[in-house]
Amino acid sequence: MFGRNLVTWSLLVCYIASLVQSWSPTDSYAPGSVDCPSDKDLVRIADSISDEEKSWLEGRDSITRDKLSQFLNHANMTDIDVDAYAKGNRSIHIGLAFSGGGYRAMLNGAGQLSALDSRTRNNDFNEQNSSISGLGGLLDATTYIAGLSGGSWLVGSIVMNNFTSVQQIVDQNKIWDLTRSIFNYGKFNIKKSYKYYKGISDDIEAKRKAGFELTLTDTWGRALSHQFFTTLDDYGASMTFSSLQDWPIFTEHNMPFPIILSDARAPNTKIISLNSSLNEFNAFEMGSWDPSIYQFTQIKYLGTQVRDGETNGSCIGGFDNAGFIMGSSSTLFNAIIFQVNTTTIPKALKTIITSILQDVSKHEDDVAMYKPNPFYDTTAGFSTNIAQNDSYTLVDGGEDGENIPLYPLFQPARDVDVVFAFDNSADTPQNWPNGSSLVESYNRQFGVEGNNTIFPYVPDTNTFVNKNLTAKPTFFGCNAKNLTSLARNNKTDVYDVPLLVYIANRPFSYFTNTSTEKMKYDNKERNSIITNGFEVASRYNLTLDPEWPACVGCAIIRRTQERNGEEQSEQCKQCFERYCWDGSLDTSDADDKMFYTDQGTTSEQEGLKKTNSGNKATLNWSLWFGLLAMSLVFFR
Ligand SMILES: *[C@@H]1O[C@H](CO)[C@@H](O)[C@H](O)[C@H]1NC(C)=O
Ligand SMILES: *[C@@H]1O[C@H](CO)[C@@H](O)[C@H](O)[C@H]1NC(C)=O
Ligand SMILES: *[C@@H]1O[C@H](CO)[C@@H](O)[C@H](O)[C@H]1NC(C)=O
Ligand SMILES: *[C@@H]1O[C@H](CO)[C@@H](O)[C@H](O)[C@H]1NC(C)=O
Ligand SMILES: *[C@@H]1O[C@H](CO)[C@@H](O)[C@H](O)[C@H]1NC(C)=O
Ligand SMILES: *[C@@H]1O[C@H](CO)[C@@H](O)[C@H](O)[C@H]1NC(C)=O
Ligand SMILES: *[C@@H]1O[C@H](CO)[C@@H](O)[C@H](O)[C@H]1NC(C)=O
Ligand SMILES: *[C@@H]1O[C@H](CO)[C@@H](O)[C@H](O)[C@H]1NC(C)=O
Ligand SMILES: *[C@@H]1O[C@H](CO)[C@@H](O)[C@H](O)[C@H]1NC(C)=O
Ligand SMILES: *[C@@H]1O[C@H](CO)[C@@H](O)[C@H](O)[C@H]1NC(C)=O
Ligand SMILES: *[C@@H]1O[C@H](CO)[C@@H](O)[C@H](O)[C@H]1NC(C)=O
Ligand SMILES: CC(=O)N[C@H]1CO[C@H](CO)[C@@H](O)[C@@H]1O
Repeated sequence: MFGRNLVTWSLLVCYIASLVQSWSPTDSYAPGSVDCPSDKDLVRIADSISDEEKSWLEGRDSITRDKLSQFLNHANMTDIDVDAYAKGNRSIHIGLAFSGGGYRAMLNGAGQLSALDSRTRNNDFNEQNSSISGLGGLLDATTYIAGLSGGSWLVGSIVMNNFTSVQQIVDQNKIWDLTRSIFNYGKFNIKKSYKYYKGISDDIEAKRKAGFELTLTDTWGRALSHQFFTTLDDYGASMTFSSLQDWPIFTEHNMPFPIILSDARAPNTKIISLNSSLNEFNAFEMGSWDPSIYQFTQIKYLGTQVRDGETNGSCIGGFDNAGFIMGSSSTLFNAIIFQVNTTTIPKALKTIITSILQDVSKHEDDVAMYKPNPFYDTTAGFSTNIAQNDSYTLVDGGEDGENIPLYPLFQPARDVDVVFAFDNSADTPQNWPNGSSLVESYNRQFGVEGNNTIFPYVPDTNTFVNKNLTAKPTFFGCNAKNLTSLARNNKTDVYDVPLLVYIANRPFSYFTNTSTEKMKYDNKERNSIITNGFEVASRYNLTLDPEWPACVGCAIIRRTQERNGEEQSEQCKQCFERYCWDGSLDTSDADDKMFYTDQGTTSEQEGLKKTNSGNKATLNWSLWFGLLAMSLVFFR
């Protein structure tokens, strides 16, 4: 008995020790020296996925094949030999993409994610006496999960908390305490506030002392970490994103492959979707598929001085702090400057805040600084602006108008069959999505960065609203053959283009259109948004369409069927009639004050009431941001 306990304990100790070892070498926010890998070249060309990802995928495939079989079996699909697809020659890859939009996006995304998670109550088809109300089990069958900005807070906090579940977060209440905003973390308790600001100040000061340039994103990432990594003694100051590579939950393939998206922006440039360089962080690498960069570097060694990818024999670790990476995906600061003027805070305070923020912007401190530049003096990408700069600068992943992280999942090298795009953007004046992110992603394929990726046809934003494409889930690219006209140079096989399942934020049981800048949520509101998110992704708990899981199944197996030249079942044909965009347009000016669910119309009045209450929070944001900034100056 004792012996067995001893073994258990020593295993546990080893396990914890192994976790600690893989975190920052300084055991703090400061990067520090580590041994270089045997191969001195840290950079590779982006013509395929990495060997590490390839071999990890094999392990994940062996799990998702069984889980997909289970999911499809329970989806009650008729006339389908489920295992021919789930366990066929080619493993089916499912991708999830969560949009940006601050805490609104994080919380709505959390609800949508929970609808796919069998760990959510009443959502596990294996449980005898519960009647399943969502798409439980789909997450188990998923290969990739991507997040951008607010969506990266969701993905990052789930993944970096040992792939916890939304249900657990809500039940245990250990992380995501949004009752205190990161700008007023101490809740007016002077001692607590001091400790908080001092802690952040010490963390970033350690990085500066280690010789690394700081930007506001360091402060931002450390502040956010106080909400996401609350259970850790140091609030994640020493937790690197790459440490995931050693966690059993990841090495045993018991979670999807995480991807976080930012935009790379050369100094003094503006970006739009047509010319943006998208930068992805994944469990193994950081870099870009786009021709402007077209390279990846090993994320573990960020901060290392390289020339054309080669180290001089001394390497740095600990730069890839998890919170810093989530901060790099969400550098929302630019927007704040313009909000200060619209609030009613005292004039004196306004002046101070405005001057601090303008100062920051002048120095381009609204970026996340990756210096030294991991792609310095490389030639694979066409952007000399990026390759010849000693720093690599990243901004909010949504800054180019593409607010859903879709391109990483549309890379032919990733071989994804279906992508679920959860859009919690604030496109309309009332903070609802109108498909504009998809329009930008569609347009991007024709620009210099398109690189022969194919993105399915989508309509204009008026059609999105007028045709109810935001009111309920809509499938795009239902027929791969329809995409042939988009295949320039025949370089990309149309069957390699995922089918896109678009699911937009809608109000079912709660008005979830809160302002992007709202930084404080009480638990009731937080949980109401999460519940509404579940309802959005589950067709109102399957009440609006009991066949929804089967229709999702039809989308999942579609590309395999097309490859094999198979007819759809009668059920799948009907599903596609219900959910596929039929190619028709209605470009007349959309009434963006109305928003539909297929439960009916919600009145303008009701919507406005809610939106206004959401906007009040903007004031808090500016106020506390100013105080935070001032405190940091003060403590230094
Ligand atoms: C499938 O059908 C069975 C039996 O009718 C039912 O109990 C189950 O809830 C259905 N599953 C879904 C996901 O609709
Ligand atoms: C699987 O591959 C084998 C050999 O390559 C082939 O004979 C078989 O038809 C394939 N099965 C399916 C379902 O594609
Ligand atoms: C299922 O039923 C059993 C016995 O009635 C009960 O003990 C258990 O709590 C139920 N589980 C759920 C999830 O309701
Ligand atoms: C991580 O999650 C797995 C699976 O849920 C669990 O077995 C393991 O104990 C967890 N590890 C830690 C350190 O909490
Ligand atoms: C991207 O395009 C926009 C609009 O055409 C232009 O203003 C901007 O300078 C371009 N940026 C780069 C880096 O080419
Ligand atoms: C390698 O480069 C780093 C950073 O510039 C420098 O500190 C270090 O001394 C160099 N090491 C060698 C062996 O040249
Ligand atoms: C704020 O308002 C003042 C006075 O109206 C103006 O000079 C300033 O440029 C505005 N600041 C911003 C960031 O718009
Ligand atoms: C693409 O392939 C089709 C059929 O193989 C051919 O007819 C067409 O000319 C090709 N297009 C280009 C741009 O090469
Ligand atoms: C839908 O299911 C979720 C998760 O079980 C639950 O929290 C929510 O109350 C349900 N909504 C309705 C309208 O029943
Ligand atoms: C697909 O192609 C067919 C035939 O060219 C066309 O009628 C239809 O509108 C297209 N559908 C979409 C969604 O583009
Ligand atoms: C959109 O949905 C609303 C509410 O269900 C309905 O009144 C309207 O006719 C629908 N519009 C279209 C084009 O289907
Ligand atoms: C499929 C495709 O066209 N890939 C191109 C992407 O960009 C790189 C760099 O410009 C090219 O080498 C690839 O051929």
